[in-house]
Amino acid sequence: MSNPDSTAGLATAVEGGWRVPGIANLHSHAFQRAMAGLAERQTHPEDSFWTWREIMYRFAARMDPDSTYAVATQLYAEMLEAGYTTVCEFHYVHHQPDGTPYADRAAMSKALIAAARDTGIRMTLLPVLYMTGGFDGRALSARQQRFGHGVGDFLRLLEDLHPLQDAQVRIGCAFHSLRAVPESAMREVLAALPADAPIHIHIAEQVGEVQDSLAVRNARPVEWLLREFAVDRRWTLVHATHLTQEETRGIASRGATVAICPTTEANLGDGLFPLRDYLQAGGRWGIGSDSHVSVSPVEELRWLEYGQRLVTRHRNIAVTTHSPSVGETLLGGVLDSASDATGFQSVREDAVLLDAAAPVLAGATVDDVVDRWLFAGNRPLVKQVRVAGRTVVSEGRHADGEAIARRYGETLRRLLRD
Ligand code: NGQ
Ligand code: ZN
Repeated sequence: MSNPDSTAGLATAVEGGWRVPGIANLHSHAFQRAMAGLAERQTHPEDSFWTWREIMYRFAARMDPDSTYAVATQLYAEMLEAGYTTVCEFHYVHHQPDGTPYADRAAMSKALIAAARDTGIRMTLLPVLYMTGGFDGRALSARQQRFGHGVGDFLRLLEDLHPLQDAQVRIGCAFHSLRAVPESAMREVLAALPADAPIHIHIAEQVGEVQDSLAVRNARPVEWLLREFAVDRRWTLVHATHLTQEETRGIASRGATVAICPTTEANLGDGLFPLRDYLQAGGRWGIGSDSHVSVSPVEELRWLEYGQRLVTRHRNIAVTTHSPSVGETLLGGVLDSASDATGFQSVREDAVLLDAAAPVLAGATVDDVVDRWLFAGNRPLVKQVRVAGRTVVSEGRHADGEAIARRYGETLRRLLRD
C-alpha cells in the first residue's frame, strides 16, 4: 500500500525493474571466502572466536598471490551479483608464510587490486598495520609473521600503492586492532597519511579483548581510542560490538562509521551491536561481509534488524520519524556512510536494478519495494549492476562468472589438498 506521508524513497521505477543504490561492503577479508563453511565442526569443547582464529590462520598460511587473485575474483563477482558495488578490503596477509617479504612487497596487495579491476567492483584497499600479538606488546606468533610490518616498511608499502589509485581503486589505511598496534606506531602512521585517506580499525569485537584492554590500559578499547585520538568522519570502527552507553554516544557524536558485520559476528559468537541505542544517538553505520560466510547485503541488513527484534521483543526498530520503512532506513544508513568510509565521492552513481518480474515484487510501489527486497524472501532479485558507468552484472550473472568460478574451483581443490 502506498503511504502518502513517506518521503521520497531510494528506489526508482525504471524500464524492466527498480533502480536502487549500490551497496558498499565496508569490511572484507577476501581469503576467508575459501574457508567459508569449513570451521563449523567442533575442535574443542569450548570452541570460540579464538579457536576459529587458529583455523583461519592455517588457511591464511596457504595463500599466495595467485590463489589470492583466484579467490578474490570469485568473491568480488559474487558481491556484484548480490548488489555490493564497492568493497573495503582489510588486507593483512602481506608477506610469504615465514614473514619474508615477496620480491615485490606489494605482490599480495596487487593481486587484490587486479581482482577488483577484473571484476569491476570499486575497491578501497586498506593495507593493515599489524605489529604485536596482544595488548601487552608480545611478539607476533609464528603464524602471524606474514602479517607484520615495522612502521617504516608499512609506509613504504603505502607509497608503492598510491600511484595505483584511480576512479575505481583507492588506498586507505587500517590498524588491525589496538591489540596489534602500539599507540606510538598509530601516531606515526596517522601523521604520514594523506588527509583524505579513510582509516579503519577492528575494535571491541570480543569480551576478552575488552578485558585485556582494561587490564593493560585501564580503559575499554573504544573509550581509550576516543580519548587518545581525534576520531572523526574519516574513521570506520569495525564491529564495536561491546560498548557502554557512553561509548555508543561517543562514537555517534564524532561522526565515525561503525562497520557492522551481522552474519560473521553471529558465526563467530561475538555478541550483538547495540543498534537501537546507537541510532537514537544519531550514529552512522554500514555493513560488511567480513569472513564471507554469507555474501549478501540482504542477509546482513535483515539480520541487523532481526537481532534487535529478538532481544527487544519489538518490531520495526531501524526507523525514524521521517523514515517509517525499515528497509529504507537501513539502505539509507548504508548510503549515508558510504563516501566517508570508502573514500569515494562517486559511490552514489553506482546502481542496482531489481527484477520487476520477480513474484515478490508483484504490485510493488516506491514505498514498499526496498522492504520487499530486504525482507520478503531469499531469491536474489538483482538483475543488473552498474559500477562507475560499466555494466558488470546482466540477467543476474557476472559477465565473466563462468571462467572465474572455474579458476576458483581449481584453486580451492589445490589449496585443500596441500
Ligand atoms: C581477522 N576477523 O583479522 O580476520 C579478524 C579475526 C583477530 C574477524 N574478527 C582475527 N572477523 O581479530 O585477531
Ligand atoms: Zn575483520
